[in-house]
Order: sequence, then structure tokens, then C-alpha cells
Amino acid sequence: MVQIKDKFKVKADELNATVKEILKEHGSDKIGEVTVAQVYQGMRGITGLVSETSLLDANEGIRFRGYSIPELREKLPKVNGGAEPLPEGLFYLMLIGELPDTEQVQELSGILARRSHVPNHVFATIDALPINTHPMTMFTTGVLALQTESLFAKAYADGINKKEYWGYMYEDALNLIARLPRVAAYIYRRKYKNNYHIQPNGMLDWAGNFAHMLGYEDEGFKELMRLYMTIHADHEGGNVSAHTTHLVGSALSDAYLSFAAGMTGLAGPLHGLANQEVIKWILAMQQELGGGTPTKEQIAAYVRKTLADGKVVPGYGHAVLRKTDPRFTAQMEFAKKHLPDDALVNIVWNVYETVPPILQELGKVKNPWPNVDAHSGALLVHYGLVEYEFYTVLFGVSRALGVLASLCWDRVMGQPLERPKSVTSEWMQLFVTGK
Ligand code: AMX
Repeated sequence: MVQIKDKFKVKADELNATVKEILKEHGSDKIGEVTVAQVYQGMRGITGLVSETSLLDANEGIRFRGYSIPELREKLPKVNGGAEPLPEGLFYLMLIGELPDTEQVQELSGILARRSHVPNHVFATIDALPINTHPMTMFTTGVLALQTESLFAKAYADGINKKEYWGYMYEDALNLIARLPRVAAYIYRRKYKNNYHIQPNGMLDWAGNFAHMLGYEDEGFKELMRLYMTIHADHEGGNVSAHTTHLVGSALSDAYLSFAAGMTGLAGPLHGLANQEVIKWILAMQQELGGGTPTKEQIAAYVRKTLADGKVVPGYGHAVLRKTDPRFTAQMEFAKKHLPDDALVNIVWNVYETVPPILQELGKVKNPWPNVDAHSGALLVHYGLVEYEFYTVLFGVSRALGVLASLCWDRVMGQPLERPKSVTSEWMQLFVTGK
């Protein structure tokens, strides 16, 4: 069987030849213009990055190498008797650009299981943090402690030819993906389960083993983890976690350093932390109403109060998307199949009917529709994972698949140090007014 690494290099050589040609023939073609407003407003709409793994359409949502989320749920290999895609298969797709067959995914599952050892000093480093530390801080700290294992950092220190960088990045990426579930599960069991840890089961798939180490043996939860790890993996290159990982990686920081940096961005409430904020917001609404299931009128009043208090409605809106996020819809379909009568899930669905028209009324919100984070927490609560501060760590483990596949591509394409130009407002004033 052709090794995944060799296959990746063949694909990369092909693409590098194409890119060389594009640059030779069209290197000075223009693909857009930049306005003053874009510079001040988060660079929205500026095309300034290349990311091979996925592409976001504002109305249709994300496509991974051309495949939409419904297509991936149908076409990616599954465990025997399972219905949700194996996230290892998505990693293969993002890396190689082709859908894997079952045998290829099993090979990758095996590789990840064999590489999953986490050295003791990583656990000791996490243990040194106070127990009330946020799980995302523990997670990034754990990833940084793992950096001792970087093969790229060692090879670079020894002195290697730049043509060899990509191979070490590939090894680091796979090793890190293999180790992350163990680090994340350790944090969960330390913080919430009295330090009672569960050993990995090397016979299980990557996401199934993660569920097992977290302490959830229900097959429904394992299926949820496979879906969750698939849909959170990538959202093209400009979002905070992907862009940060890419930016830090462009300094030739290794996979561990780059991924840890991306995770500190995912930990922000406007990005990955929104999933915990959604559940917190719903629970606070329920508490204010004295418990029970709020009516749509009560939800509407609570939304208006949230806005009047100068806060955002978590789980709604997006910097690029302009329709309901297909990642929200995939979770809704999962819930309709597995837990249609769950009370919290039904509140999420009522919130979905209530929030968009109210946000539309404001006239300034570009996307009033739910994003991925509006639904995920309610599914986790159903299976007993109620500790919502941990939710972003799950997002982070999944996001590793996309951003690390992208780092492999960055390195094999020899992408340079990223260094856009910045200006001062004094410069801008002079530029636009001439004085
Ligand atoms: N609730 C209230 N106001 C909102 C809003 C929401 N859900 N979404 C956008 N707005 C407001 C903005 O705060 C902004 O107000 P301002 O002009 O007074 O500052 C105005 O609408 C215009 O914003 P926008 O152009 O529509 O959005 P954006 O690209 O600046 O920001 C996002 C996108 C996601 C940060 C924003 O929609 C938001 O804060 N949503 C809630 C948090 C959330 O769910 N984040 C998760 C996103 C997905 C992810 O990364 N995991």
C-alpha cells in the first residue's frame, strides 16, 4: 500500500508545479481592491490567504475539498454499524484531496493509535495549574508542554535543508493529532472526575477512543463525537484559530507552538468559546424564569434584554456565512434522529425560530442565522457532558485536523513568513485627505 506520506508528497509536487505556473503567468494579476473600511473593520472580504483544505461559501457553507457536510456524512467511511463519518477520513481528505476508502481510514486510525503516547511531564505540567484554571488554558499549556516532542524543532536545531521541512511537519502533525485526545481527556477527568483517569483503548477509532477516555461509553455519544470532530475541523483559512496557526507557523514555529497559538484564539468568546456561552445563556434564561421550558415569547423577551444590556446573542451571526450554518443543521438532524424529545434541544430549536427576526430588526447584523456553536452544547448535555467550560476543548481537538493538515500544506508549498503591511491612522488621514 502506498504510504499516506508518499501520496501527500506526490499530490504536493503536482500542485507546486501548477502554482509555479500560475505565478509565472499571472503573478501580477489583480484579484481585488482594498478599501479604507476593510482595513479598519477586521479585513472582512479581503482575499489574502491560500488554504487548501476547505473553502467557505457565504450562502452554502463550508466545503472540504469540494464536499459539503451532507456529502461527507454520506460518503466518508464509518465504523461498522455506524452512521456518522470517521474524522480520520476527513483528515485524509483534507491532506490528500481524495476521499479515502475504509481500508485507508483504518490504516490512519491505527497510525494515530500507535502514536498516542503522552509523556508524563505533560500531565505534571497540567497538574501544576490550579484546578479552577479554564480547561482551554490547561489545553494550550498541555500542548506547549508537548512541544519537547517536536521532531521539526530538533531537526531544525541540528540543521536541515529547507526541502526537508515538510516531512518533519507531517510527522509532528500526525503525532500531535494522535496525542490531543489523551491530553484533553486528562484535563476533563482531572478537573471534573476527581483525577480518576481512563486508559486509552487502542482498538477504537480516534473519536470513539476519545469518548471512551472522557468516560462516555454510550454508542450514541461516540457517534456524536465522530460527527462533532468532523464538522468542527476546518472553516477555510481566515478564521482566528486557522489564521493564527498559519501565521505562527510561517515563522517556522513547529506544529506544537503554532497549534497552541491557534488554540488561544479559539478560546475567545467571539470564536470557539461561543459554544459554552450558548449553554450558559440558555441556563441563565431558564434560571431567571424560575426553571422549566421557556415559551417563544419569553425567549424573545430574553433576547431583547441581552441586546439591551449591550451583549451579543451567542451562537448567532458569522463573519462570512450569510445563512444557517450547515454544521448547525447537521447537529439538528442528529438530534432529530437520536434525541427528538430532549427538553434542552427543544429550547435550542425554539431559540432558532425566535432569534433571527429579532437580530434582523437591528438592521446592522449581517447574518442573523445560527452558527455551529448554537447547537453543540445541548447535544453534549443530553449525554451527560454538562461541564460546559470544557466544550471549547472538544472544538480544539477537532480543529487540529484542519489547521495541522493546512500546516503540512504550508510547509510542502514553501509558504514564506507572513508579514502584511500596517499603517497608522495618521498615515491614513494623510493618504485620504492629503493633509
Ligand atoms: N448578537 C448581537 N449582535 C450581533 C450579533 C449577535 N449574535 N452578531 C453580530 N452582531 C452585531 C455586531 O456586534 C456588530 O455590532 P456593532 O456594529 O455595534 O459593533 C454588528 O452586529 C455587525 O456585525 P457583523 O458584521 O454582522 O458581524 P462580525 O463579522 O463583526 O462578527 C461574530 C461576527 C461571529 C463575531 C458576531 O456575529 C458575534 O459576535 N456573534 C456571537 C458570538 C458567536 O456566536 N461567535 C461564534 C462564531 C462562530 C465561531 O467562530 N465558532
